[in-house]
Amino acid sequence: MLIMIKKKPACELKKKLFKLFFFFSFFFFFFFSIIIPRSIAQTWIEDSFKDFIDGKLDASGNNIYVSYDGKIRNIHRFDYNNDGYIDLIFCQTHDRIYNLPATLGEVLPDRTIIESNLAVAGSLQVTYGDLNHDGFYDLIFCPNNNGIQNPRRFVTIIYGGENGWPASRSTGHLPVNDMKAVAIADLNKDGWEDIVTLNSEAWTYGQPSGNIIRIFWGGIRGFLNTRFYDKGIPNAIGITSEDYDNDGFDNIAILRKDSAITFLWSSSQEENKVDVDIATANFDFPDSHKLCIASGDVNNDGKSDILVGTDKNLLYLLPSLGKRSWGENSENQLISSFKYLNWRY
Ligand SMILES: [Ca+2]
Ligand SMILES: [Ca+2]
Ligand SMILES: [Ca+2]
Ligand SMILES: [Ca+2]
Repeated sequence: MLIMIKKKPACELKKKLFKLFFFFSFFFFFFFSIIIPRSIAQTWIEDSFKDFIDGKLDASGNNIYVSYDGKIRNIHRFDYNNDGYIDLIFCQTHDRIYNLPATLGEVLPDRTIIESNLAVAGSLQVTYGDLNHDGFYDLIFCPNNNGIQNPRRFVTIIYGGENGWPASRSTGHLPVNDMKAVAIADLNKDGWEDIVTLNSEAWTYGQPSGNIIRIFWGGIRGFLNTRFYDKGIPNAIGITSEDYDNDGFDNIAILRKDSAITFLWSSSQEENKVDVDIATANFDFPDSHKLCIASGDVNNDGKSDILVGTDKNLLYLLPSLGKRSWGENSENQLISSFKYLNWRY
């Protein structure tokens, strides 16, 4: 028997090896350059309606959704603290029926009145002053308690300018807790107004007892959420501020629900610091659930006086004599120095 073995030519073997080499090269190139990178990192580029309507959703469109009003919105899922885990942000989507914006009313020379809304979501009180020394009044709002979230809120400041108080100059980064009233005063006499807030009792470790009077120090760079001074005053329900003793330092008068007024007499001139002498005087306010306090030179003698309003058709006047004394006599006879007037409102 004759067995014939047909040998493959050497050139044909080389061709097959070359094909195998080419195939594996192409496979490794495709796997490492296209498949692996796509499985590790995703690039989401669907950031406009034009991108959306082309029907090709990158990353299967899992970072976007279309809201009820037809707008494309991003689902915020990012790693904010760089710990490798995606974090979630839940934005406030409740209706804002109780958070009405403040209304600005302007009266023009021809007696027409213009009303517009200011960019503050709910407020209990507003005061004003030129916080940044640019010649325009700035507005400082006491936030309301919307009852949806916890009582921790922020003071809103809207800086004024030639075009009024637009939303673009609204800031809210000063933390407060169940805040009830706001006042401004240059307590340390550095030329910059400080923001005085009346809050709940202590809400963080280390705060004093009583309602927290939190003072945010003003300065050439504005206000910082960490630059404040806390003072605890029991039963505080209202605050007002003026320089009652005419020494150049603004002072704070704190109305209390136990028929007393506590005065914070400031007396040092240091950056972001003040020495405070506390003095409390008792008064015989009527049994009222609604008391308020304000300051002004009522009797036009150049000294700032204090007014206490009630819901009993009475308005209390505490006339200042300067030098931390009141009425016709000394500070020890405050009750007799009070005069109350019939007051209808
Ligand atoms: Ca200003
Ligand atoms: Ca100041
Ligand atoms: Ca003073
Ligand atoms: Ca006066």
